[in-house]
Amino acid sequence: MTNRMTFRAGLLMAVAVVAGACSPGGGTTPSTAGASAASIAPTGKSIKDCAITLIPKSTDNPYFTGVQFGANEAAKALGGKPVDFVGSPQSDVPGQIQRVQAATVSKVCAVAIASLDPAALAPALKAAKDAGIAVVGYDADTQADARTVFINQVDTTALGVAMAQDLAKQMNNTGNFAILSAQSTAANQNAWIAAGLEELKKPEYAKMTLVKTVYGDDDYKKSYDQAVSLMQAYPDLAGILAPEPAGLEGATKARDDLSFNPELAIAGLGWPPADKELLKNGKSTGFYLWSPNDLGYMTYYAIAALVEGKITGKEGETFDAGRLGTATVEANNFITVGPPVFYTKDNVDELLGGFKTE
Ligand code: RAM
Repeated sequence: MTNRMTFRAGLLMAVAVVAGACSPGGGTTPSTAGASAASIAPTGKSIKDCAITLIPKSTDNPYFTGVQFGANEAAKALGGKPVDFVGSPQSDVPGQIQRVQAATVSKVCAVAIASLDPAALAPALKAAKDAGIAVVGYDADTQADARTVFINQVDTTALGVAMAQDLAKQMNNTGNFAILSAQSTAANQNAWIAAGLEELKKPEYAKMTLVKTVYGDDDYKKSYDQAVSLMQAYPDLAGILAPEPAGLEGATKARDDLSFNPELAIAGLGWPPADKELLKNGKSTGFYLWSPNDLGYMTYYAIAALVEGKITGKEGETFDAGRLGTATVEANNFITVGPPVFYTKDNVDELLGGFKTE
């Protein structure tokens, strides 16, 4: 089964269970009207000559190594060079800004960034754009005017609603819950949380109450400490929504270590290569994610389409995304990779192929 098909199967499951040297602007100005690929004039530039900087939220996070792997798989398929994967081990906003500035000085073709803080990154990204560099957001969006497209790993509303529904199901729609997220400024987690809370406004969830939202910055130790503090502050806590794997792992460990209510519901995102153990030993009934390899692969193909002038980033444009098929630029210049996948003890092993890191 291809990863694309895996995503589609995953959607069914989810539903069932709930430019410098090669500036993209360096050639004939592409048409912005009509958005059909045929109406866009190629730049005459080739992705093969391009240096591409890929900036993660942090380099110690295997999720981003998985994105890098997928991008390099696409680079190989298109005859390009491996991406330059540069970042700090942990969340570091000034570090991201410096890396965007360094890439701009180096006149790379493209910068792709999972932004830790949209407002803080915007000036450096706009300067990169002004220098003719293709600026692409992926995973965590930045300000819309500071990038050309955003590669959205997963449908935002679908994921937010699915995580909220899983939390509610585990809590029997009743009790106090907390949210243990990544960075307070992360656009991806914040969008998923907003979609989930919107879902929880429905009457059937009237007996569920959000008591607190805390942040673990994708750091396991910090997430664990936050989970411990929540359990100490709210002895009657019935659920934790963790829209990122370090939070889900930290909350699960804290629940055990504190001998907290074993019925405490923990829902959200997990990292299948490691968290499959939580599924198999029954500490997690299931969690969501998607293939980071596909996210990196789509990001590289979108960069190639921009650099070569096959798209300009306008809604309705389409481009070839290799093994992921034909991709379409959606509203807000989003390019969505696929639906969320719900991982359980029964499917996790067969879906591990989308998580290669080396
Ligand atoms: C963490 C990061 C990333 C998010 C994944 C699911 O690795 O916060 O942005 O997309 O979780």
